[in-house]
Amino acid sequence: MKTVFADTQLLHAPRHEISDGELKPAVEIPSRAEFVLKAISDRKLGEIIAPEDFGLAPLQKVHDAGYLEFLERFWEKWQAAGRTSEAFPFVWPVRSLRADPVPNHIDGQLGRYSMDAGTPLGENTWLAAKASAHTALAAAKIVNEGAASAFGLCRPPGHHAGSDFYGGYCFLNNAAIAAQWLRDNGAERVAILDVDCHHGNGTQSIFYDRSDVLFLSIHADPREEYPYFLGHADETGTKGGKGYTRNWPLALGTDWAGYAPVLDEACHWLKVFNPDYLVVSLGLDCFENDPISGLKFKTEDFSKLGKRLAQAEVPTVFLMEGGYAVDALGTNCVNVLEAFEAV
Ligand code: Q9C
Ligand code: ZN
Repeated sequence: MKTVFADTQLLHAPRHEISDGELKPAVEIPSRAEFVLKAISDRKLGEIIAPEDFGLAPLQKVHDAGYLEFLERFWEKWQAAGRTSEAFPFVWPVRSLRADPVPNHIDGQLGRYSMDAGTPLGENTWLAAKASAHTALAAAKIVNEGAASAFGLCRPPGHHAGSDFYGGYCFLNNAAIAAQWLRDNGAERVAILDVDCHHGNGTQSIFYDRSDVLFLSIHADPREEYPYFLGHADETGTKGGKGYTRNWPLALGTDWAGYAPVLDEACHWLKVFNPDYLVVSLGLDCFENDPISGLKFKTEDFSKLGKRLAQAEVPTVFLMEGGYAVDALGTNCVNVLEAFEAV
């Protein structure tokens, strides 16, 4: 299986995040990608290639123009305001406040275009996020050209980012951008299966009223786990998209034995939908030793996941999402990909 990765993705190197009432060391860090790259070459998964430049058009099909401009201009405005460190928002247009007009002040813009204060935005975030999206697009293109699968080593991740907001370490929704690009390049139906431990709220919201992109997500119950405000079982789509979103919130502590039947159910709906392509939002944070997540996969369970996904027999684009147990990240990730290819 080919892997796509751009060195530019390493330039987003956050120092801290706001967590547990403290400024703690950031967990979505460049070494995540480096550990995965090392496992890919150690285990000879296949060639690692850099993405071509897809420009902004495929990003603009998914994201709000004002939001993209905010990301692109952020650092220049932040510096003009005399700020030198990475940024965190601290005020949001929640119920009874107005999201529009978009404020002129950079602190107002940070709140308008974000969902949490746990996602540091820095000098090179835009460049790295854009490269991560181009990595997703290049992986989609490989599969669109006939390969059975490809892996986009996306980092920063994407599935929490909505059309006009960032959060959960995500800035551009790589899976949504790839799925939309596949739709625009010949596919009639694209399915997204999100197996990150956290609900893919951004991806769900982008496609919630559409029937051409199926969104399936298995994740820790949002009553107990980030992102807290989306991902319940009764969210199934709206308008023409009714029935084209499905969520399986799981109890904290769910292991492979509890997960496997739910994955079978998701694969059933995948089969019913009969997509041209499958995009897997591949979070590795269901791992039992992940520092921030509540599910209990063992290392060998990631191989079982890869094997089950291969049985769907759909050309598949894997895009990395979360996973923060850095020393095990490469092994767990390649376990999925290698088992997928072995079927
Ligand atoms: N005390 C992804 O996996 N909150 N994002 C962590 C820890 C944010 C995870 C708080 C979790 C976001 C892509
Ligand atoms: Zn996650």
